[in-house]
Amino acid sequence: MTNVEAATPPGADRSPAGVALGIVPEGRQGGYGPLTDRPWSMAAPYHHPAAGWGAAKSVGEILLRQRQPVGGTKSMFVMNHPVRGFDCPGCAWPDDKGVALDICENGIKHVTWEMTAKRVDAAFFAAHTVAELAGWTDFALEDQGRLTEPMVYDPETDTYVPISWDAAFALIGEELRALDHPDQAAFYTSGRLSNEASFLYQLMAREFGTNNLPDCSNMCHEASGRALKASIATGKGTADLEDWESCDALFVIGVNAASNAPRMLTSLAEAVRRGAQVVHVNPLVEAGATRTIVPHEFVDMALFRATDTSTDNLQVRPGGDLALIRGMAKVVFEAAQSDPSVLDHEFLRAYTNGADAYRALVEATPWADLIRQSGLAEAEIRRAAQIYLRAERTVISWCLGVSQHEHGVDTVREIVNLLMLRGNIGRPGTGPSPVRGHSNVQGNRTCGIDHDPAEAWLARLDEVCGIRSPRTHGLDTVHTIAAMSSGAVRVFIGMGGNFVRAAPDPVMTAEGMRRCALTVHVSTKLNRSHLVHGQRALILPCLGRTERDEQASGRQGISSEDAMSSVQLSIGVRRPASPHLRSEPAIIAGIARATLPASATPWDEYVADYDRIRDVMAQVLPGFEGFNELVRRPYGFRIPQPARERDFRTPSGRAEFSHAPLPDVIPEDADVLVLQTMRSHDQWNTTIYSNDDRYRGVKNIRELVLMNRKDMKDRGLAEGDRVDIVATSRDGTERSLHGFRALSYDMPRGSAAGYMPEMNVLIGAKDYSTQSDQPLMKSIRVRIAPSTR
Ligand SMILES: Nc1nc2c(c(=O)[nH]1)N[C@H]1C(S)=C(S)[C@@H](COP(=O)(O)OP(=O)(O)OC[C@H]3O[C@@H](n4cnc5c(=O)[nH]c(N)nc54)[C@H](O)[C@@H]3O)O[C@H]1N2
Ligand SMILES: Nc1nc2c(c(=O)[nH]1)N[C@H]1C(S)=C(S)[C@@H](COP(=O)(O)OP(=O)(O)OC[C@H]3O[C@@H](n4cnc5c(=O)[nH]c(N)nc54)[C@H](O)[C@@H]3O)O[C@H]1N2
Ligand SMILES: [Mo]
Repeated sequence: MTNVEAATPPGADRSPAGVALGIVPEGRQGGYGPLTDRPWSMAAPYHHPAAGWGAAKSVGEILLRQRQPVGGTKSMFVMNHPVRGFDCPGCAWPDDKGVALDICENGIKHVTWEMTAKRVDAAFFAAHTVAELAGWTDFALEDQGRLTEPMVYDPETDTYVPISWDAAFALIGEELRALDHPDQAAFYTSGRLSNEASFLYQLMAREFGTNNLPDCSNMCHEASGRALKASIATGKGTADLEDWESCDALFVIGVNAASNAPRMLTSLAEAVRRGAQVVHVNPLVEAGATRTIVPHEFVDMALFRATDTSTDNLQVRPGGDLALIRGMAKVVFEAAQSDPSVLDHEFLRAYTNGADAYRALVEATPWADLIRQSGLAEAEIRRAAQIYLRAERTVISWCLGVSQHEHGVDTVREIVNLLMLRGNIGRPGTGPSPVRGHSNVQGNRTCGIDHDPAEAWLARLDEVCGIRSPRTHGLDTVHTIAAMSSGAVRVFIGMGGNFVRAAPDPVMTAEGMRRCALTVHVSTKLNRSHLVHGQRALILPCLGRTERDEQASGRQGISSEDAMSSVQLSIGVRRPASPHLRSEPAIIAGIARATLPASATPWDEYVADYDRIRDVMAQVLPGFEGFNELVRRPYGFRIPQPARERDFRTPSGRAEFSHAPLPDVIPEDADVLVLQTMRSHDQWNTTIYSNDDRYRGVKNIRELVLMNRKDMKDRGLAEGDRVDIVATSRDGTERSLHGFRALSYDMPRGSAAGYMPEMNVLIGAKDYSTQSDQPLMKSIRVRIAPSTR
């Protein structure tokens, strides 16, 4: 559908509470993206292959807007370079060793966004009150450019005013020391914090006396970590890029590869080219699930030579993945009756626990239930199972389409169950492979950003660092929100990220922030979380990953871990956006010194030379022995992982089958739809580059809800009609959005989809998984009706 009418303002929930809290910008077309009065449109979904010239054009536009055409292009050539240069601060997809220039459209956008020539300085803050800025869109806030100096909130003028670094640290120290208990503070991390900074950050929090280390991973892959730990005693996938390159079957479940891990398209295309079977499981058939132009192959781009990226697409019902996997297992057990060799008996006997009980459970599950709960036909499930049975080596990968559901943990464990039946773990070309989000979200956890760390880990930290870590469990993201809102947490420190926008229940989150005595954000760009602040508030600007980090001993590098456990050094190359910026390790050390005057930790020495931090990390972190030497090798090193060698360090010493009941994922009331919130092609989480979603055919609009055509018809909705969306939370409370446009899309009946973070208002504080405590961002129960406003 195209150019229905010129834009008129729909907008988010304009509840008085939301407006008063400063979380709702003026409602004009564009959602939280740029304001626009250009007509919106939705064409048929993109019929060109993913990547290619559409991608190149989009990059050009972003480079221009950030006034970066020349410097921007030059910097791309050192990004993801094996020996010098910086690691792409975008997604966590590993670098391809065979590719000289392993970059993608969205990585380029991401880097350019950081390297913008625009600046947010003291004069900017003097000219705009916080109340005024709260009315700006999120796009407009970030689009002002890079933050340049530390700022403190001045309630007299309702503006942020400059403050020296020392005074800022002193203020934080004063507030933290004034707390009755260290657990009244929460230390949030967004997943791009380096390994070195992560290690210092958790050390500071624990030396101070709390495990309150909520992180973005609590909203992202918590379910994957918990499931993999329970099954195979590792929080991470075991497959790496070489396994991707040598498997015969690859299942890609709940991932929008073309937008969120574009460099994965290279692997998908290569897999199809060499004859491997690639099956996408997704309610939507996403662009990267059909054809692509391999991102780095410029000749193909010029010739428009597309490569297939799948051999099959299964449009599962939201949350129906467990039923599909169990159905596949059922077919495997059926086949084993006539040909026992389809099961890897040796592996099952030597390395696993609970296979017989799993077999009994699977055999007792009727096809009718599997069909109904997966939303697939028996023939489709059998087709997928045949691909699995014919493959010698299988990799199964997944992302948020699996993890952000109530049964995320059970589903990931079911994936491991299926892999284990045929020994698809700890063998070349096999393994579970979660697709991580932020570039270093996996490394954050490795380095101790964990609200619930293992005793052995803490004991080692204490021994090496000479501190006494607290043993009580800390707060994760959803529990931090509750604790801020009840007044139990009084100081919030955010190391990156945009907590107010990323979190569920924005009204409650904002109320919690407002109740805090102090909120601190270490950031590169201005965002909503700076405007929804505590009684005292600081914005501390830091160096980005592209920038040179000079300390007493010279130029410093930091390291990060990709989704496949490889750790690499990253060295910034650009002149910092402002001479007043400090590195994240330096900011953490500054806070620590002001908060812990009696600390024996050598904070200043750590900052002077990051090798000193790595020397200590080498003693604390398993697999990091020789860290300083290993990380300087080209492409760094892979962290050793016992499960990859079939050494399963569960309490029983064996990999554990799970035996979860088949979840019922279908709402009782036929009028209720299951809504997922997802990213458009032109955004990075809460950072929105434009209102377009090229691969889904969407232009100039973010306030939309995609629905099945028949579900629209049932509700009397024509293409592009305005609708009201009412979500019912688990606790019975209701939340709503008004004036969104309903658009039909090829997706299962009973499902709906729209963009985060505009739709976060629909998620209640209690709407999180009982298995992972992850907010239910992919299964919101909603009613959709023609708009009454
Ligand atoms: N350019 C760009 N790259 C990014 C990000 C970004 O915002 N922009 N974000 C980064 C981060 S932090 C993360 S965590 C990742 C997120 O990467 P993705 O997981 O790809 O993120 P989403 O956009 O939420 O898309 C979820 C996908 O799961 C599908 N899905 C929804 N429900 C179900 C279900 O029940 N079953 C199945 N099988 N599929 C389902 C959706 O249709 C969609 O294709 O990307 C990272 N990379
Ligand atoms: N409804 C719904 N909500 C979701 C999701 C969903 O699928 N649906 N996904 C969830 C997921 S998977 C995630 S990971 C979270 C993301 O949550 P967050 O990680 O909290 O959010 P981001 O948008 O990635 O953070 C953007 C901000 O990071 C800051 N920044 C950028 N680079 C740097 C840097 O180098 N250092 C520092 N210190 N700051 C920097 C900038 O100021 C920028 O404004 O959102 C979650 N929220
Ligand atoms: Mo994420």
